[in-house]
Amino acid sequence: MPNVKIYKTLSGIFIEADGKIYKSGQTSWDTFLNQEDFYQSVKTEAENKRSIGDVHLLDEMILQAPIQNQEIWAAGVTYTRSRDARMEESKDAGGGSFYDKVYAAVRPELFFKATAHRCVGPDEKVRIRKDSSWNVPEPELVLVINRRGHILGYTAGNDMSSRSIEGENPLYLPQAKSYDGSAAIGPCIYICQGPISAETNIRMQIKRNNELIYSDSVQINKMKRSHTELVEFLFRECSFPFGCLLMTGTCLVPGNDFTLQPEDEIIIQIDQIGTLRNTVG
Ligand code: DO4
Ligand code: MG
Repeated sequence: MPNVKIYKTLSGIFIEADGKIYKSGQTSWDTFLNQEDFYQSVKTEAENKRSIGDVHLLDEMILQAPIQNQEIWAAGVTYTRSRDARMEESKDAGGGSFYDKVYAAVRPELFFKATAHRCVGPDEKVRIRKDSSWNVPEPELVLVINRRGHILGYTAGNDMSSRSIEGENPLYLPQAKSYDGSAAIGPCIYICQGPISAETNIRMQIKRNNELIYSDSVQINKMKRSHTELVEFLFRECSFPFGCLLMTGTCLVPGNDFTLQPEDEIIIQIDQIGTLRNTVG
């Protein structure tokens, strides 16, 4: 099967294959993701249907976050940069060594992030908490997993985080991570046969008043853990009747003097997947 992208839009589910767009006969995202033979069904749709046009059609569509009843979970401290930043921010609270330990431990850090209700899609507004003074975006590769625990594909995600709240006490992590508008995902699900390339780049740019104030990138091969290891732990004692999404952790953390402001533009690009752009509301 060629590399394929799936888009959830206001007017249905669309498949991009070889630069052409096909409309899926499926109308429910939950059913679409959990079809018995997902790859074969997508392939058959792209082979047997007439294309409705080329990729430029997507410019006219309103893309939605690729989620319906899936839960979004997140892995933490999967890169040294995240470990070091967290140790630094929580050292006064005595929480520093927790991050070092979880980085090295067999059991990964996995936390519940959001449902569709707390998540936004491309070009929508992410939020910073009113009771937080230090806020950052976290650009992350996101695994799209069906109810049987199989990784179907990948999307881009932003794990918006309050560093002041998680730095005050690691037990405040759920409040630092999960609130309305705290997650962004999209623009599509990228499907490839086998795992995504280890050389995949994640890039993030932040613009304020149209001026670039942050830009950095990383390859996912810097990650300490494997995707299958994270999924195995997540599915150990949790079932997901509709499947789930799993953010795989950040390696890009702006310097300690950086905090997001309303109207900042966050641009996350991941090779093959595309661009997830959001502004801070
Ligand atoms: O342990 C706190 C959260 C870590 C996280 O979100 C990340 O490493 O991406
Ligand atoms: Mg994160």
